[in-house]
Formats: sequence, C-alpha cells, structure tokens
Amino acid sequence: MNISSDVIKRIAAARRIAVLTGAGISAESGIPTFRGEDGIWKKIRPEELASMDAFLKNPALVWEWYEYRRKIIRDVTPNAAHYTLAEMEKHLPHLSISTQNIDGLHQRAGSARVYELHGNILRNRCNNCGRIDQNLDLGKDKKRPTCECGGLIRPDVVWFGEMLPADILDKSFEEAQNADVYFSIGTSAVVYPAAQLPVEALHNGAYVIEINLEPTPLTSRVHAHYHGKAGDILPELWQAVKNEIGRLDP
Ligand code: BV8
Ligand code: ZN
Repeated sequence: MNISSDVIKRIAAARRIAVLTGAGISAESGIPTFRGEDGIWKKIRPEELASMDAFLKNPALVWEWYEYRRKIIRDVTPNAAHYTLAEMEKHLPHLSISTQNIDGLHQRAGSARVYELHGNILRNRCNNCGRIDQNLDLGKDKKRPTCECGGLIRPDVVWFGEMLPADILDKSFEEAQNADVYFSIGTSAVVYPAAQLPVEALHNGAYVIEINLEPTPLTSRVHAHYHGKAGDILPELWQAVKNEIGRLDP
C-alpha cells in the first residue's frame, strides 16, 4: 500500500489523535456490518428493530435480535485493527476512540480511552432510572422485564430517535475539536450525530484520514483516504509511523 510521507509525518508529530470507528473495524472479527454487502440491515430495516417503538410493539423480536447478536459477539475476538489502535494509544502522546460499535472489542484489545457513543450490547439498562443490569439472561423469556422502579429494562444501546449519552457525546466532540489528526475507520458515515465528528475535526483544522472498504459521503472531504480492510491498512500505517519516530529519535 502506498502511504505518503506527509501522512506518516503528520501522525508521528501529532500531539492529539482522535478516532471514530464503526462496524467495519469489527467486520474482520466476524461481526456483520449494518449496510455493507452482507450487512444485517440488508434483510431488516433498522427502525424495525433498533427503536423503542419496535421494542414496545414486539419486545420478543427485539430481544431475540439482541440475543442473536450477543451470541456472535461472545464468540469473537478483537482483530489486528483493534490491537493496533491499542498499541498506538500506548506509544503516542494522546489517542482517544469514539466508537459507534456496541461490541466492546476496543476495550478487549487493550484500548483505555474509549467512548461508546451507541452503548454496549453486553449490558441492559432501565429505561426510567438508568440502572445498569448485567444479567444478560433477562431477555431470554422475551417479555418486557421491569426494574424495581417500574421502568422497562432494555439493551443498553442507543436506538434510532434516542439521544446519545450527553457526557460521552460532549467528550467525543471535544476530542474532535482538539485533534491534530482525526481517523474515521470502518464507518459508512451516515448515522448522526456520530458522523458529524470527523466534520467537526475538519472544521477545527485537523488532518483527517479515512480508512474504509468503500467510499463514503466523507471521502471527498478528507485529506487522505485508504480503501481496503482496516486489519491490513492500520498495522502497515502504524509500522511506517514507528519507523519515522525511530528515525526522529533513534
Ligand atoms: C439522534 C443501534 C436525536 C444499536 C444504531 C435524517 C437525516 C439525518 C439524520 C437523521 C434523519 N432522521 C433521523 C436522523 C437521526 C438518526 C440518523 O442518523 N439516521 C440516519 C440513518 C439517517 N440518528 C439517530 O436517531 C440517533 N439519535 O439523532 O437523537 C434525535 C432524536 C429524535 C429524532 C431525531 C434525532 C441515534 C443513532 C444511533 C442509532 N443506533 N444502532 C445497535 O443495535 O447496534 S445505528 C447503527 O448504525 C449502529 O449503531 C452503527 O454503529 C451505526 C453506524 O453504522 P456503521 O458503524 O457505519 O456501520 P455500516 O455497516 O453502516 O458501515 C460499515 C462500513 O465499514 C461500510 O462502509 C463498509 O464498507 C466498511 N467496512 C466493512 N468491512 C470493513 C470496512 N472498512 C474497513 N475494514 C473492513 N474490514
Ligand atoms: Zn429503574
């Protein structure tokens, strides 16, 4: 892969790096994406399952869908792209990840500064008091489990039409506004407000790099884009940056 020396130098010299990731970074771990060729939205419309309306109308179907995805996620492991970001965080001055993914793979790969924009599928939450419930068997009976406070317990993920956790969203925007280099990796860049983050970084002078299997609405606006698998591109990019850093301070 041809990586320009400008890209390598910018990453090596960056004081602050921020990253947005989407389902594409977990694809090589075996988790289906949403909108790609084999995407899970191909068969079902997202609003039919990832929304409070769907959950109220047909909780059994929604629990079934999340149980199916929990089973996939339990059986997979992080891939080279996740591990590379975790290594970059350890060796570079400041790197944060704002992920749209709900699979927890960044944390399992060793990343510490991870902001989960859309929640985490391996937790349940009370819709009323917000209490987190780690009992993942809750959805098994496919009913509408309720909390002591009487609220409805649901998967701790952000559904369409729901606000993202304000503190996490604020932090992610702050990271985008202060980044020298911003990566958008494995996302179709169509779901808001997450898709606004790389644009925010652009508006604040960041050098924006996109790594994705196919072009997205962001591609024409970024400084550098690499079309291919994150598990191939990221390790190669990081090796080139390590060589550059080694050259700078042998
Ligand atoms: C909100 C649930 C305020 C969890 C998800 C009209 C216009 C604009 C916006 C809106 C609109 N109408 C409504 C909205 C707002 C809406 C939205 O953005 N809709 C879009 C679809 C038009 N957003 C919301 O509702 C958000 N809340 O705005 O609140 C509000 C309140 C009331 C009314 C309005 C607004 C909530 C958004 C979160 C929704 N929850 N999922 C779950 O069950 O998972 S969204 C779903 O999409 C996932 O969370 C996922 O994370 C997210 C984004 O998808 P991606 O991660 O990008 O995945 P995708 O498959 O799309 O792309 C993967 C890419 O990877 C592909 O490009 C592929 O080529 C690439 N790839 C594949 N393999 C690899 C690879 N790349 C590299 N390497 C590989 N190996
Ligand atoms: Zn409650």
